[in-house]
Amino acid sequence: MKRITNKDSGPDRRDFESYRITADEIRHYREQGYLTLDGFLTETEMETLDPWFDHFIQGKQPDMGKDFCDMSQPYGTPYEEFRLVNAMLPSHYRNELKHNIFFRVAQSVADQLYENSAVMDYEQFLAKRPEKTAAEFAMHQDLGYWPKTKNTWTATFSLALSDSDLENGCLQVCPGTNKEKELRKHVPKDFHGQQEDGDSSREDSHTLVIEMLPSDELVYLPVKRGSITIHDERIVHGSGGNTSSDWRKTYVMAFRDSETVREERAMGFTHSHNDEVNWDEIIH
Ligand SMILES: O=C(O)CCC(=O)C(=O)O
Repeated sequence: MKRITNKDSGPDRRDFESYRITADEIRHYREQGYLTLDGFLTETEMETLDPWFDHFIQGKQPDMGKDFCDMSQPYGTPYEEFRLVNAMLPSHYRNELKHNIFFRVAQSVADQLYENSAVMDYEQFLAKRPEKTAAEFAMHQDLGYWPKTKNTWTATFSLALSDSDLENGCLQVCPGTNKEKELRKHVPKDFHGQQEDGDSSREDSHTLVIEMLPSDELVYLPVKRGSITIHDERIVHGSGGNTSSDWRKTYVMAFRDSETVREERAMGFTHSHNDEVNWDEIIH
């Protein structure tokens, strides 16, 4: 299995709160559907995010409803049994996180990828408990989770708060699947052992899953703390369980076209798991 890194990138790409990317990287992102960038935030900047991440992942933020959940198990699973801990929309719940340093530097890259009409749509904190082989993020395409919009462009940034590698379940992608004409069929993940259409719904769990094809080539994207991956809305991706003795910690932040975000909000869709939307009407 290949592990792909981008050795040309690094902290020297930073100029104040902007991170410069190259024309080759933009081309690679458009063709392959992903990118990795090293040295995105400094250690000092990372340390401003750590306490907030821990606050949410330890379940200390009250009244989050389904926005605090396990992405590998049904809603209602007790916290002590969480494996893939998920806290949606942290800056919605805590103003202190609005316009944080990750957002500001990521916006500079989103602008280079998408010529200045990219706005932040949603964010989430994700953490895999140590030694949880079942802390898998099921393979999917992000667009499979979202309502239909005219423009689908998305750049999802994943900032590693811990080193992320094969052992602790780093992001894995199938390069080039972003070019497939049709979105693959997504079905709710069945937590009773099988994945069957309609067997479990998005009311029970938020997790969707696709079937992999024999032609899918999977590559791993290991990144060091302070580095990022970026993926688009169509690439097939997910992540494996955590076999290591440490947490894998990731801060995910997605940018979309400003008009797309307006369209989503008009449908009542904010990426909160507490949204009350009729999925049969709005899904792809
Ligand atoms: O980082 C992971 O484990 C998966 C995250 C993911 O699938 C996503 O952000 O779309």
